[in-house]
Amino acid sequence: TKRIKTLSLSCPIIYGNTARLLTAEERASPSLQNSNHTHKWTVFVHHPTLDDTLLTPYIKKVTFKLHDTYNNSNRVIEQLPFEVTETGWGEFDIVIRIHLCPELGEKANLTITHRLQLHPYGSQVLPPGEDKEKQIIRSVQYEEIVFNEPTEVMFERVTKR
Ligand code: SLL
Repeated sequence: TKRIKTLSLSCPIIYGNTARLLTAEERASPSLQNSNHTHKWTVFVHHPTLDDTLLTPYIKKVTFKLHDTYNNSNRVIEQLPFEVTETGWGEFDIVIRIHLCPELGEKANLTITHRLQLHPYGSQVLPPGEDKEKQIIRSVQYEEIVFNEPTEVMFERVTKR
């Protein structure tokens, strides 16, 4: 495969999680009433603009390795959006593996560890009297996947859209 020596391409992403407390109705629902779950959360990989189709030329699938307390803890997401929504009670490290499209000629997959955040801290802590039930926690990071000396195949794929 021919590579373009003078070029570098970068694919920006954001990754992380949102979380909120379960509502009283959710806690009373058949699937949750016998659990000690307190929160609903989503872990994700998105394009910073939230137009995730911009990720399609680069990313084939994303796997999220959850805590072993979860059933089927290695979640494989092969379609947009690259995200997993779950309920639970505890914070833990999620290993996010970004599998690049094989045609790009890049061997390495990208591995990121994200600490699931359920509880507010610092400036996120609400003043007394404010409604904690409605608060949405966000823990989000920005990252760029950089491709030095991209293959011609990749250059065409990224520019011809
Ligand atoms: C802790 N080290 O002890 C962490 C582990 C695991 C959280 C947190 C699973 C719920 C379920 C869940 O919330 N696990 O499978 O029912 O805080």
